[in-house]
Amino acid sequence: MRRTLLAIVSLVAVGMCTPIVAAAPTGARIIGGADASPASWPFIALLAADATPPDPVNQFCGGSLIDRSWIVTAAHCTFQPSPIDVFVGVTDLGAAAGSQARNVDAVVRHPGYVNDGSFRNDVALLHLDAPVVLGPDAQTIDLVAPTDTAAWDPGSPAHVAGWGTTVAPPAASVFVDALQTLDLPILTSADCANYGSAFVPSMMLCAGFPEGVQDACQGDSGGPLTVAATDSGQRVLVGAVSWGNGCADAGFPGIYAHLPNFRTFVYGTIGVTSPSGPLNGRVALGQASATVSWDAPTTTGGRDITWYEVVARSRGQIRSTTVVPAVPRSTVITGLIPGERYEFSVSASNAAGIGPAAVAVAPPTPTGTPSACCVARVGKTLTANIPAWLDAAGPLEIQWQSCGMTLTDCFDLAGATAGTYRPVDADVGRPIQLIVRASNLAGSTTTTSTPTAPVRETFRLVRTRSSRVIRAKAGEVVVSLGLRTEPRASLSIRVLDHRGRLKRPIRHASRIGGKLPGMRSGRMLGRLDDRLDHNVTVAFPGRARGTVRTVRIVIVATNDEGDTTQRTFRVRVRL
Ligand code: 4AZ
Repeated sequence: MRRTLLAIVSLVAVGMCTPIVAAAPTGARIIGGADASPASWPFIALLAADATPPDPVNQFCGGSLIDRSWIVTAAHCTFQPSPIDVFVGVTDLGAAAGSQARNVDAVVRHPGYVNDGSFRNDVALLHLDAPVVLGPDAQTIDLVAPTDTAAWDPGSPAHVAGWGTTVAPPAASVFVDALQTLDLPILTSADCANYGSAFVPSMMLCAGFPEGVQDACQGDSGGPLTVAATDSGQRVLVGAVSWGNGCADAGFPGIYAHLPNFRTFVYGTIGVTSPSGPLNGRVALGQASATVSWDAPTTTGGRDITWYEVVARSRGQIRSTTVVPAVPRSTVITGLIPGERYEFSVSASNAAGIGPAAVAVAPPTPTGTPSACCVARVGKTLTANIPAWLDAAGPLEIQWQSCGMTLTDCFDLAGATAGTYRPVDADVGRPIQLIVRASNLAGSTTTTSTPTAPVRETFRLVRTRSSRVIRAKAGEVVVSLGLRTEPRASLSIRVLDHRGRLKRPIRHASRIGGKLPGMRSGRMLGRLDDRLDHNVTVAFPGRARGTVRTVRIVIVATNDEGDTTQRTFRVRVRL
């Protein structure tokens, strides 16, 4: 009885929309719907006029349970002469025994809603005095994910349900106990063109049948319009029954509050936020592809994460946007241009919105292998040759290592962390290698140079015996020096005087290793045998005056590796 009265009240509310064509209801239900099976709409809320005890027969509008304590409904449902009772867990009004009744202790209408019959911003939230206990017939529903516009593209199958009248006005309302459901497609705004400027696409969704026949109607207002989420198939909310020109009239499909566009109002009011940024974004680069992975954000904002969005940028331009499900937290981005540098960012989204983007970085990548230049010899400086690195944050770390011949027992050379290293005696016989490490947020990458040849001893000339004056006569002194290289090496030799000059006083030379190679201007032509001690005979002009002098002879040796060493021999001769 009371229910009929309230239905008339709501009819007055839409009274501005005079039906153009009288409806010809063909279906027996919602206008052309069907009985809902029990618990098939566990998130639907029944709004009833206050009674003690609360009575679902006082139903006047519908709503959706979007949180254990919050109902989303149409704002035009909130202008009631009495407080609102909410029932959850009802399908059949005649069998509401197991349902949960709550009082509404706060009504939050969209701030842009004006109750003038224009139905703009026709959305409101009802706060329940106690949270609903969730179970098989009482469940919450989320708004469609912000990234999932495909779920409600025109043509998408949708569903609406309500306890509203089953016959179109102007015929008298006929209510049935069974919740009525209707399968209907989302339509384009153009399908609601007959409404003219009263249809505001940013605030309203057009859904149903241009030919009429099936529709939501008075008493269904505020109730859920759902679609299936892409991929998961989960039912999500896109609309709340709002208004229309009559019901099921040809050319005038049903109009629903555009919930995706009221997402901020809805979730902002109930205190659900978008998730924080994903953590630990990382990238493994492949050929023309990248595997981007991340960890879940610290805060989900109060709703499960539904999607992650991965954006690839190069040179400041967005190259691709990929939306991936909540698990696994990884995706392969393909179609990248080899050689181009990409930056990836990942953001998490829940029903409330898309969170901040977290940058995913590739670990540092070397453009080549480092090497140590040049010959590894005690006392001779090795220089690190390090190719450029990509994506290194901060300076590269350099470590020199001494290794066994099989490169198994490498150890860090203490303190050798600069771009150069001068091998010491302890390094002799062991190759040296260079470890270069670069780090960034994604971690660190290490490259190892090819090892040097085993470190050689210092190249030097040693005496094998004391020098002997072989001959000293007027005009010429011939001295024999016993010497060899250490380590033994095949070498060439130059003989200089103590002033570093070649021509004088040396006039001619030399007998080396028993042979007499040609020597001009002090430079030895030919090579010395590395197995022999050398017997260098130096002849230089002198005048035998009978005085004893110390003569300095400088021998400079150069080996095959281009190392030179020199040694000064002092010989006492009687001139
Ligand atoms: C109403 O007044 C109402 N045909 C609901 C839906 C439609 C019209 C009116 C759509 O509750």
